[in-house]
Amino acid sequence: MIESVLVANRGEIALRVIRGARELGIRTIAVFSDADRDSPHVVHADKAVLIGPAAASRSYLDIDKVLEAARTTGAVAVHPGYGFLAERADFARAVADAGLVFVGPTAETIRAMGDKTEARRRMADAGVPVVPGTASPLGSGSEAREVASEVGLPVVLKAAAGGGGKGMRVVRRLDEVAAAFDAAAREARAAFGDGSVYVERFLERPRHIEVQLFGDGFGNVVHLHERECSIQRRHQKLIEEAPSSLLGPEERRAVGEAAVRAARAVDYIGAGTVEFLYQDGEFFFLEMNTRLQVEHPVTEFVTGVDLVEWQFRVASGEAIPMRQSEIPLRGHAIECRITSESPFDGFLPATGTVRHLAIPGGPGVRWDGGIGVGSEIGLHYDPLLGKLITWAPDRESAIRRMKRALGELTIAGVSTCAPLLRRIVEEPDFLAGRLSTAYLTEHPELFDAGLDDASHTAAVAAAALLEHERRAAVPAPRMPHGAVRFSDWRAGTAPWFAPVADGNG
Ligand code: MV4
Repeated sequence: MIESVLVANRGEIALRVIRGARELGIRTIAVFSDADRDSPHVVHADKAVLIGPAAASRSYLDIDKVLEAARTTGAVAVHPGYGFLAERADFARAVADAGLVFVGPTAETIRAMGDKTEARRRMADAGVPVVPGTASPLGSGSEAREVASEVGLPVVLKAAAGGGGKGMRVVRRLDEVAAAFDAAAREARAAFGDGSVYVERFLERPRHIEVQLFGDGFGNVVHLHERECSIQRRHQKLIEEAPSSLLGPEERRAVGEAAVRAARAVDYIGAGTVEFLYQDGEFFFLEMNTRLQVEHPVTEFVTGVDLVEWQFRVASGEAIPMRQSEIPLRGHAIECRITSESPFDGFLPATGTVRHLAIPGGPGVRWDGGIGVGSEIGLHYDPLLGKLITWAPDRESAIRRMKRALGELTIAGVSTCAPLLRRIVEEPDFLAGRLSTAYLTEHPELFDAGLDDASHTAAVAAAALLEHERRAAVPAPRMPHGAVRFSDWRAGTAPWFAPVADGNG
C-alpha cells in the first residue's frame, strides 16, 4: 500500500478522500488556499500546506504549487478528487514525471477521453452504441448542414474539447445549421482554445444513465451498476440515485457490459464513469469521465464497495478484490446535493458564514460535507457544501428517509437549495419515477416562492422566539429551522415552547 498521499482538492471530496486514506493507514497531506485556512479538510489531514491565494488559478489549479507541496512533504501519491486538476492529462503526466503515483487513469486515457470526438470513435470501434452523428470534427458550416440532413433534425452541435454540456447548441431547422456551426466554433475557441465542433442527433427527453467502472491494469475491468442523474439544472446535477428505476435486469446487464467494453477499449485503470443517454428503449454513449464522481456514494451504498479504498488499492498495484458476479446490488440509494444557491431566486450563488449546522443522522443516512460552523462561503469555488445520501431496501423508503433527513438538516447563515429539494421529494412525478433531463423545466411550480420559503420560515421563527422570550423571561432554546413550517405553526403548540427546564432545549 502507498505510504502517503497528497489530496489536491478541497471541500467535501478532499475530506472523503482523507477519510478513506486514514482507514488504510496512508499518511494524508492537504493543500489549501488563503480562503481555506480553517477548512475541515485542513483540520483532518496529518499535514497541510498553504499553496496560494483564494483564486483557484493561483492555488488548487496551479500544478507547480501542488507538485512543490508533494515534494516538500515527501508524498508518494497524489489524489486529484474531482474538478480542479482531476481531468487534466498534463497534470497526470506531471505527477508521473515527478516520480509520484497518480491515483487515477493514465494521462493518455485522460487525454483521449477529453477529446469528445476521439472518445466517440474509440467507442464506436469497440461496439459501444453512440448517438448518430459525426466521428470527427466538422470542417465547415455546409458540412454540418449535410450531416444534419443525414442524421435527421433536431441536431446538437458540441465542442470537441467541451463536455458536461458546455458549448452545446441545439438546432431545429436545416437553414440554421451553418450559422449555428460558426457561432459554436467561435464559442468553443474562446472557451477551450479549440474551435473543433461535432454534431449529434438531439434526443428530446432522454434519461441520463451512467455506469461506474473500475479497471486495475491486470486485465480486470468490472462495472458497479448504474446511477440515474436525470434531475439536473443547467447541466448541474441536483439529485442522483442508484439503481435507475427504469432499467430491467436485461437492460441493466446490457448497459453494464457496454460500459465494460468502453473501459477495455482504453485500457482503463482506476475509477471511471461512462455516461449514456437513454430514450425509447435505446441507450447511447455520451461521454466518459476519468475521475471519481460527486455522486459515487449512491454506488457505495448499493454495492457495499468503498470506491476510494479501491482507488488506493489499484494505485498501489493491487488487483480489484471482486469479480463481476460478486458485486452486489442491494436496495436503493438517493443523493441530494446541498449547494449555496438560492433556488427561488434564479439559483443565485449565496454567500455567508455558517452560523449553525445540524447534520442528519440515523439509519441509512450519510452526510458527506466540507463545512463546519464558522465556514465562510464565498464565490471563489464550487457551491457544493455537502451531500445528503440515504439508503433503504426500496426506492419509496429511500425517498421517505430522504424526506426525514432533509427535515433534520439545518444550515443557518447561508441560503441553500435544501428548500427546493424538500419540495422535489414530495412531488408526484418524482415519487413515481417519471424522470427526464427536462424534469425541472417541466415543473416550474417547484420554484414558486411559497409560504414555506426560507424568508417566511425565518420570520416566523424569529417572531415565535421573541414571543417565547417575552412570555417565559428565559433565553429561548435553539430550534432546528428546517422543522418550522408557516402552515404548521400554532401559537403555544410547537415543541420549542416547552419549558427549558424540562430538558427540551
Ligand atoms: C445530449 C442531449 C440530447 N441529445 N446529446 C448535456 C450534458 C452533456 N454531458 C451532454 N448533454 C446532453 N447531450 C444529444 N445528442 C441532451 C443533453 C442534456 C442532458 C444530458 C444529461 C443530463 C442532463 C441534460 C440536460 C440537458 C441536455
